[in-house]
Amino acid sequence: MAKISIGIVGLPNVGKSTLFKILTKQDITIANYPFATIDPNVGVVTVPDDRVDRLAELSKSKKKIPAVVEFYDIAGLVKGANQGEGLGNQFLGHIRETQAIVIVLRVFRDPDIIHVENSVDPLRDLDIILTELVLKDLEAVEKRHARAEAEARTGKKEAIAERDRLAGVKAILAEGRTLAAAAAASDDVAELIRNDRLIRELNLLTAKRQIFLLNGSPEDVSEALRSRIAELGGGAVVADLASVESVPELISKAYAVLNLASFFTTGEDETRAWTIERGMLAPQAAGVIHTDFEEKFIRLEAIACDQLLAAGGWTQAKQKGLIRLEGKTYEVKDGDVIVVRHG
Ligand SMILES: Nc1nc2c(ncn2[C@@H]2O[C@H](COP(=O)(O)OP(=O)(O)OP(=O)(O)O)[C@@H](O)[C@H]2O)c(=O)[nH]1
Ligand SMILES: [Mg+2]
Repeated sequence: MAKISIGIVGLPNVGKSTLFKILTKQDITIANYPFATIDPNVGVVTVPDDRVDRLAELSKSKKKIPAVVEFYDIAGLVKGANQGEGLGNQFLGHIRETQAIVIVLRVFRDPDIIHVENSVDPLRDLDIILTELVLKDLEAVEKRHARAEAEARTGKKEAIAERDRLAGVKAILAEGRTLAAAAAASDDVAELIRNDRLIRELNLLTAKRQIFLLNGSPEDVSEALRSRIAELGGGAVVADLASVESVPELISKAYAVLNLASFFTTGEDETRAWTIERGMLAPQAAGVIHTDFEEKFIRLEAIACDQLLAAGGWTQAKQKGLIRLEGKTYEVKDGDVIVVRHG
């Protein structure tokens, strides 16, 4: 899988840059005024995974290469952002290519920190954010739908089918619903927004996987907020960003909502973690290591990481008959250590 990237969105002054700084350890502007961030900050975060360390130790690897996730910290969203209000349009463009978004919501009550809406109300803020994202998507879908409608008039079957798929997506957005919420409620919608090429090409913001970072203490998180988030089909992480040094749950949550898994390669040169979507077949997983491997794939040698560590090395594992030979229809599992055999 290509690089995993995640955009951080939220109202101004709610802690987005604070989160980014905790994740990336970069020195960036954090300030108690709205729109402290103008140009987006981009940072790469290594995915904490002790399996990489243990395998590197076992193989006496010269290099350790963990998986990484890229984060984008962008300017705050305000009401009317989709119309160019605030720093609106520019920044939404920056998260088009990301696979997931973290929606930061302020639940902390510090009266010294300015709130652009003048009160702490995460449910209202969530509505503002989702409304902006929905309107932005609606604009993109309407444009594409109008074109499809014109093409459909030629009577071409494919064009008519495209028009109808776009009309379905448009109807969801026109009701003010996010595509992620609609996908959580309907397998057909999920299939459409995750796998349909035409829809995927639009890079719709509300179709992205969502993680909600509730900035504050757990006792300030209402039941109403929790149930709203559950209905939206995302994962929630509560963290008081002013007082933590890391938020490891955020990355594990990202792996969970994106349905990602890690497999490993290990040897004297390097031990490396590779990221794939769960259920990926052996040739495609091999293709993540090197594009040629997919086409020239013959088979995999594979063993679960824990089994390999317990056996004390590849040779020992082989002697015990623990190394499996897997063919083209094998689904690579989280934690597999593999060697690709190719032509
Ligand atoms: N009390 C308290 N203050 C916080 C917390 N998180 C962030 N802050 C403060 O809130 C202010 C805004 O934080 P930033 O991280 O710059 O907010 P932002 O969302 O990036 O803001 P913009 O870039 O302006 O959109 C800063 O003064 C932070 O120190 C928190 O959990 N508790
Ligand atoms: Mg900021």
